[in-house]
This record gives sequence, C-alpha cells and structure tokens, in this order.
Amino acid sequence: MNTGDTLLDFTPGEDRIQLNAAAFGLTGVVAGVTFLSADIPQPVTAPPTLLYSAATGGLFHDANGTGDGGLTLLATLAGRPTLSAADFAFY
Ligand SMILES: [Ca+2]
Repeated sequence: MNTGDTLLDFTPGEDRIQLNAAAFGLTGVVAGVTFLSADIPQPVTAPPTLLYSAATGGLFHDANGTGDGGLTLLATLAGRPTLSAADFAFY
C-alpha cells in the first residue's frame, strides 16, 4: 500500500488540509469526509470518499466508496489529532 505523506504538526483549528474536490471525485463541501475509529476504515457510502482513522491518524481516499478496493492512504497525521470537517478545505 502507498504509504502516503506524513503530516508532523497538523493543528486542528489552525491548519487545514486542502484538497482538489474534483481530482478526488468528491462532491459537496464536506460530504465526502467520514471519520472512523477503525485502524483500516471502511467506507459506508457508495461515492468516492475521504476516510480518517482516529486510531492511526491515517487519512484515506476510497475512489469507489463501498465498492471493492480503491483505498489509498493519502497521509498519516502524527499524533492522531482529532479532526473535524472544519479541518478540510476543498477547492
Ligand atoms: Ca472501496
């Protein structure tokens, strides 16, 4: 699996993760973000989605949602900060 990037000092409320919504197939401002506690999060919806594992700090993109495969680790957030939808910005 792709090991992604490592974000060493992400501070919720101060920093933001900026993503190109079209490039990731995401629609809606924050609709594509799901926060889960599993080590390897599983998508719960069919569209492409972002998944954040509070257990590992892993931020994943699943290109086909609940379809088989498609999961890519984008980045690992050191310290496993608690993220909310407000920590993401889409353009
Ligand atoms: Ca999938």
